[in-house]
Amino acid sequence: MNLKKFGWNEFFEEGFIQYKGQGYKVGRIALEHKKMYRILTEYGELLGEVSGKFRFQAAERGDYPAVGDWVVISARPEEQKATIHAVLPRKSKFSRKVAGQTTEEQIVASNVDTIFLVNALNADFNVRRIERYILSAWESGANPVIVLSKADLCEDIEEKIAEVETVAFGIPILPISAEKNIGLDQLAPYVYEGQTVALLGSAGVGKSTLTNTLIGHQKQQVKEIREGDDRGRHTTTHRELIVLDQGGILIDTPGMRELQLWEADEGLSQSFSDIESLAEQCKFRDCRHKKEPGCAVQQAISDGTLDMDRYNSYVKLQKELAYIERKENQRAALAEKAKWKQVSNNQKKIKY
Ligand SMILES: Nc1nc2c(ncn2[C@@H]2O[C@H](COP(=O)(O)OP(=O)(O)OP(=O)(O)O)[C@@H](O)[C@H]2O)c(=O)[nH]1
Ligand SMILES: [Mg+2]
Ligand SMILES: [Zn+2]
Repeated sequence: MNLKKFGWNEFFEEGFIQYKGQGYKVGRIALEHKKMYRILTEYGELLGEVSGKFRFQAAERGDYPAVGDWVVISARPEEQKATIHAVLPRKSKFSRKVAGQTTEEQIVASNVDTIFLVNALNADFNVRRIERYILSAWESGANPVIVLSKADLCEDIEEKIAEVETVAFGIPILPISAEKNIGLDQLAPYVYEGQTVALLGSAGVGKSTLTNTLIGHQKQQVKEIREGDDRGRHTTTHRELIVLDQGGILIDTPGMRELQLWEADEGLSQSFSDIESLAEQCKFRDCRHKKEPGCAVQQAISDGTLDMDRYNSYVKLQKELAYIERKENQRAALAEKAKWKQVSNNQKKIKY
């Protein structure tokens, strides 16, 4: 059985070496539902749960298997079941901060080679949103490709592409229509055997419609968007990994409500490389690009080489990152405190 069609390669082989010769097998997580996992294996699909030891050792949500992960399993093919013992090192992961009071990492998809950032060419089209998606995509370790969907609804495609180009340096921009079968051949260089492509984007942009078109039948449910604002309804509720007959692996995901960033420092500099290199030319090293003399960033804004909106999103993102970092530190401090409390409790116990 060839695991390559599920995306297996030398990278994962390397991670599996330490488990070899102990009767373990590997599988790839296709779907998660309440800590039960559908796993693609050499025996076909098995239903798996993590072992007791795994659960005991897992500290955070991000330690648990996510869709796209390769896991080490003991398989019980007669029962179509498996026990998960470990998650193999991830090649890439697209995560976001879970909405709520605490900062927790939620992995949307892992071991993704290419991210299709799907944006519809209708009234919901928004370059600033695309800019933020690109940032998270870079940070994931996968390569972003911008898919402009519903091209059949747009009369100024070239104009829209030009707009996207101002925020997407060197990233392919592909206008398509899954419904009218336009431009789909442009996706071929990304979708082939062994390659994993995740579809990300807001609700209703046509991720599942594109998935169905590539599968060749209506597997994923799709639903009409609202009239008026062209927004979607969150039709897809689960992330799901789908292996295409013609080769290639897709991960269809639910539309994102809010795209919260996660440790995006690295992504930030890749995505805003123009602003970062301007900043290096500022007179003062600690220039805050406000009213300092000799500020190259302000200069670029005033002579029109740097778009004000683009600069504003850069500032906004930096603020957001700083906020997340503060929360992270807070959480680390609390964990540290709890640990010391435990230690001193243990010492008390020893004393008496
Ligand atoms: N005109 C046109 N409509 C499309 C196209 N692709 C998708 N749609 C329509 O857009 C609506 C939403 O499509 P979905 O595929 O459900 O969108 P989604 O991104 O999967 O949405 P969520 O699962 O909610 O995140 C449906 O009514 C589709 O028929 C297209 O290429 N052209
Ligand atoms: Mg969908
Ligand atoms: Zn400056």
